[in-house]
Amino acid sequence: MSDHAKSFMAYVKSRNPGEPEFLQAVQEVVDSLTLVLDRYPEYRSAKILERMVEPERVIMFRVPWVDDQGHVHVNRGYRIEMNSAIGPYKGGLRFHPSVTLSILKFLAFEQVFKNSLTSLPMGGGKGGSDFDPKGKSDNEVMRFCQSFMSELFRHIGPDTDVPAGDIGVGGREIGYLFGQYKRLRNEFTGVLTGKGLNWGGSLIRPEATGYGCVYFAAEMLATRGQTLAGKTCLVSGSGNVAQYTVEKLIQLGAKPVTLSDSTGYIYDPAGIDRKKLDFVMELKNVRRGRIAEYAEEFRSATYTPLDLNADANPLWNHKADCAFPSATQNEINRKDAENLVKNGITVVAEGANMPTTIDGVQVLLDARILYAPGKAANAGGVATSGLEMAQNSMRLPWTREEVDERLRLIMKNIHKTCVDVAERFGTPGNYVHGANIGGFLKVADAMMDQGVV
Ligand code: NDP
Ligand code: 2IT
Repeated sequence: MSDHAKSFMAYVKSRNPGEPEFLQAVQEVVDSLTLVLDRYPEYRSAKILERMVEPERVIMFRVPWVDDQGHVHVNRGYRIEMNSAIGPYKGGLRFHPSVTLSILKFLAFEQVFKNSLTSLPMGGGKGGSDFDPKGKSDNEVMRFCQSFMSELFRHIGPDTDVPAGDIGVGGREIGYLFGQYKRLRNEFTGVLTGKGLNWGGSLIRPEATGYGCVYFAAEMLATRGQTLAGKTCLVSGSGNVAQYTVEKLIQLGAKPVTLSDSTGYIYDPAGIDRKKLDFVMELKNVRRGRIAEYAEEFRSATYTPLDLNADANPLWNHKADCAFPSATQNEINRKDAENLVKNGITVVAEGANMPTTIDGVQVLLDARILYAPGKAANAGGVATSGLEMAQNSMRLPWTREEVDERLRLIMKNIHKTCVDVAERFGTPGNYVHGANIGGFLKVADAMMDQGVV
């Protein structure tokens, strides 16, 4: 790390104590941005980076709700409005007991760069709550969402801040949130994305993050004259992103062999095919059960419970060509990255946000494999949210084919931006620098144009 980068990180640390995930996300970007700031000192004197690590606004609020037994619960709600230089704040909501200010600030910070890479006019934001939807009835989830929106509604709007889903927030939650927003504002607008198809949603939005991540992996492989056909793939998670990653991999002739959830993972060397994926979708989206059931249903698979004390995750220690981490942050540590490389991995495309630790990333970069950071590889989700916003503004829905084609093109362009920018800054093939610098430049230039705000 350069002296500039070291003193900048010391400054960020001193201002954000107790926020390890946020500091990790900033650190990862600062390493790349040193290349830009050294070449263009005007960004340094305008304190662009100092401004980018300071959210424009942080909203925190009480979310009280009543369970089915009549007991009162109190959760905490957040919305981080990080940067609006190139468009309204845009980014998902996460409902998970692990949610903290640090996690949402890291996600909002990443979102600024990701949204810029999509080339659509979207600023960056993120929000959520430490509410745990697991084991709650639909009515409890509805009451929670209504209480959450009863405060959030004053801060968002179709031209101000447009939330969407993330971990623990899918179609059901977006429905309850939208209903409450509409009731409070007496307005039917595109204030959220990921809406139902009958009420302003876009075709392909549910599929977009997983599909986009696979399109990105295919673009990377094409630079080495290869395709996904016949490739064995490790996928983690079994939620929205993992499911549609597996769906697209199957369509392209690849063989996904793993899935996981917060209790463990399954390894199915025979491959997860369409029928097995249908089982997973019903298990996870309708019955909201555990992935362990997969191994009871399909004899070709084994189930391994998650061991939080282990120094490595065995999911990443199978022989495979490609890996698609699609569960959560920091799920690939240095040892896991070493195992992937040892087993001959050629592609790692991050469906999740920041799934690889900083030293894990270094292992993948040193091995010169095709490694795509989340802010590039998983940008298809928010890009298609941008397409949903466009359709809402036009009041005209596009066909499935049209949205999918636009998504494909956007992923191709993000890939090209990463490759071109990495080359321009003297680090060819480094998608981390490509994504960080590519995302930074558009936002930084907009901030320069708009003065000190
Ligand atoms: P879902 O809630 O649909 O699925 C999350 C999956 O990850 C579940 O299988 C869940 O297991 C597992 N998981 C969650 N937290 C943990 C944890 N702490 N340890 C182990 N497993 C965990 O979320 P998504 O699929 O939408 O999100 C997955 C990742 O993709 C996240 O990093 C998210 O930020 C990112 N992402 C999502 C986008 C989207 O459009 N949805 C867009 C871009 C990125 P369990 O079932 O046990 O909870
Ligand atoms: O991390 C992400 O990009 C998302 N959760 C999707 C955000 C969005 O606004 O669609």
